[in-house]
Amino acid sequence: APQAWAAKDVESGNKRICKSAPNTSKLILTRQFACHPFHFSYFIPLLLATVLWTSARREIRERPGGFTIVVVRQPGASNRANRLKMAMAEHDPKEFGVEDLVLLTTIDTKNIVENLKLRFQKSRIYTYIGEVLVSVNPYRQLPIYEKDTIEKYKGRELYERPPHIFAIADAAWRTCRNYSRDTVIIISGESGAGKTEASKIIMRYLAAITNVQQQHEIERVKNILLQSNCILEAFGNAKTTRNDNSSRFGKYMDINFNFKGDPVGGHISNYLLEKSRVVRQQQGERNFHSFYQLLAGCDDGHLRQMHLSRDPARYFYLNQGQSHKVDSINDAQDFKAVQSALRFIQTFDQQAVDGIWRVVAAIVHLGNLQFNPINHNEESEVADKEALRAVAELLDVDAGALAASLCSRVVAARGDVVNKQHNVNDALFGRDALAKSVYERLFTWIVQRVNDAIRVENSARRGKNTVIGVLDIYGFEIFGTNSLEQLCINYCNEKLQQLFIELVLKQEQEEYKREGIVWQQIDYFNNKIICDLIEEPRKGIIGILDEACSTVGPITDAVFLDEMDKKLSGHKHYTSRKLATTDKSLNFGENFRIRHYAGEVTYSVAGFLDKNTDTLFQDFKRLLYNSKNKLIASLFPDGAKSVTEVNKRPLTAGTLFKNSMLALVENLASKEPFYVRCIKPNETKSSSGFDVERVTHQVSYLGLCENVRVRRAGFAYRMAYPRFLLRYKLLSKKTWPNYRQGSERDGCEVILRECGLFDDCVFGRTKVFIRSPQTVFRLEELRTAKIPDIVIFLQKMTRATL
Ligand code: AD9
Ligand code: MG
Repeated sequence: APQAWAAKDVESGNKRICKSAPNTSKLILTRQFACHPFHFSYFIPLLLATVLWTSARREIRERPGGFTIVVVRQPGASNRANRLKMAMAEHDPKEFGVEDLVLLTTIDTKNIVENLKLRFQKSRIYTYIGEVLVSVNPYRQLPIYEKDTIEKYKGRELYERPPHIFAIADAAWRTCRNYSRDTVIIISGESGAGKTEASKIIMRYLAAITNVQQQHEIERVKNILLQSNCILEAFGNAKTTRNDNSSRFGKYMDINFNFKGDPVGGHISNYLLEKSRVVRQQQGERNFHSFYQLLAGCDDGHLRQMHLSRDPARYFYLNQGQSHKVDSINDAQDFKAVQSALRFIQTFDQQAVDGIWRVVAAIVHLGNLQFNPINHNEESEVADKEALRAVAELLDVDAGALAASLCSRVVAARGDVVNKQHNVNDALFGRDALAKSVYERLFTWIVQRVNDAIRVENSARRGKNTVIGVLDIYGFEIFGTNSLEQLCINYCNEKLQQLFIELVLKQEQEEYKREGIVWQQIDYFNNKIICDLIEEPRKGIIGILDEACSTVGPITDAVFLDEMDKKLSGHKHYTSRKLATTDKSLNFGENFRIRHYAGEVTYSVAGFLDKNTDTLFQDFKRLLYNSKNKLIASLFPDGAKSVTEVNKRPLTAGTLFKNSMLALVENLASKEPFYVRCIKPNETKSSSGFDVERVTHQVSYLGLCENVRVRRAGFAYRMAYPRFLLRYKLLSKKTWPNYRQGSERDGCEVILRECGLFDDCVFGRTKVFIRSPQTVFRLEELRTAKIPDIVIFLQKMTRATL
């Protein structure tokens, strides 16, 4: 039965609690039914809506465990019956599917997929599972991100409006501002599912709702945060066969907010750029956007100065994928946007901006450098002197010294240094290593400059300062040929899935067990076993790879594969060419296969050792350290050392990545998480295609079904008894100022009974569990309303004491 009516005046925003349904105009009524969808009272809101307020415009929203009716009275509304019909139809589950998957009558993958399909076809791409947002990539621009929609979501609770990514952003922001808790929005999903777009929408929303007082400094920070996107995408994204704008680096961004909830700064962490793309691209793919942007957008004069032509087909590093023109991308326009963003961020002065593009141009020329064999191919020389001169000029180094570094290197041998000449293959290897390293360091340098511009000032740090983190990484991917980069990317996705399991599925269930709450265990696939397969010290793939890399003497990728076969032969998720001789698809090249949580991936072991050791000869480092260009010199501080000084083996690429993942997960786990689970509806980037099989696969491996089950039976909030009592004891005369009649648990029960919220709670060993978030909001509302009384009470007490 109804307990009370929460009403909100549309104009003043004042809230009040009424015992009966208010009958004035311009009131928004919210009534929350905490009832099970199968219970007869499920239909009460519908009845009430029809019987009580036929003159009103109403919206009825389903939410976990019940309904919310929002009614706005409109006196004199004409054609009432029609309005009512329309408002009801807006939320008709038959027509649009349920807004929260928890409300599905039967929970299984098939029903979840059908519901998502129905909503996708009606342009409703967002659906909740409690507070987790499921987002299906619409592959078209929808009119759902405009100013009026922002206004609709501002300051609203999740359940008050239809599912939307704005609601998640708003919830994270309110948690930050109102409870001073650090939050993080974790966006996951496979390549092309819409993670990067989601992260940009979140940032735009946060920018739109903050800084109402238009403070100059905050506006500056906001603009840098927004503008940094196009710069990082230019240098860190590329066209792949799976996504025209695929992130080839992992990005975690912290946005710092002051006590008013305005952004005062931030920090971007970048993870492992897929730098092999600088020198190699598979069919149908491109190098990073920045290269094509430079050729398409730079003016003729500057292009000539850099000795470049506009045609990417002429450059080996840009033409291998044979797809440099992409319909969905306008490189010339994007170049202009990047230029203006770079200029806007003051930490890039004109010299730096020119320097960046000169480095990009140098890499383009470097790719065209070929070598002639000399001395029976024991040695080599640069074949194309013109390209050599162009690279030297752009990197501001001596052409002779550059040629020497490309064709030979200095090695330390028993305390002596000798010059070792390169054959053509070694020279090409060195050339590619140089190109990759310069680009990677340039990228990290750009990220650091952006960070310098948004660094939280000391004064702001001293005040109350909370953080919203936004994580947008490269999604799970399978290509024709998969290498160490894909292994890292897919491992990263495994780690995030593991975190999701830990936070959403495992901990939740373990706590119910610990607290003695009646609970039906829900089974799910725990991918920890795959994380271990990759990361376990010494025994995991990265460990075995490191061991192979540190072995003295000639060791090949094939030997590394043998080692893996020996150590991992019994593992359920590992197999290889040798171990599975009957598996035809593995009977070529040096392959191994991992059964990831999101699918099987065959990795080609070729190049693993080189990529893991990631060597750049010291000669190159020293050469660039001595460049007359300050930017280039600053990219290679390690070039100051001579070859005899650098005998310590640096950490391998695999281990560095593993360590950065462990740190990332620790960081994410320390914050209050909000999840956005992105789904790719089809493989053809079509705005209408919904490939049931592909979506079913994603729904399964993302664990959405298990998520719904845990959530359906789950509890949104929990609080230890002492904490609950302390916070809400002012709500009952029996518990205020102190409760002495029984235990803290009893005290909590008294409060909940008096507030009429008892039915929505379950009592565990040490905590009270609250089923729906609305109950907590109600408690908070009641508490806020009581505070003036308490102030008076305390004043009286003080006077009495005095
Ligand atoms: V990857 O792991 O970086 O390869 P993402 O980041 O998951 O991948 P992305 O956000 O880049 O995918 O989305 C791919 C494309 O889908 C975009 O370029 C858009 O064209 C399209 N997309 C994604 N989300 C939306 C959206 N909310 N509205 C319109 C969208 N288009
Ligand atoms: Mg992306």
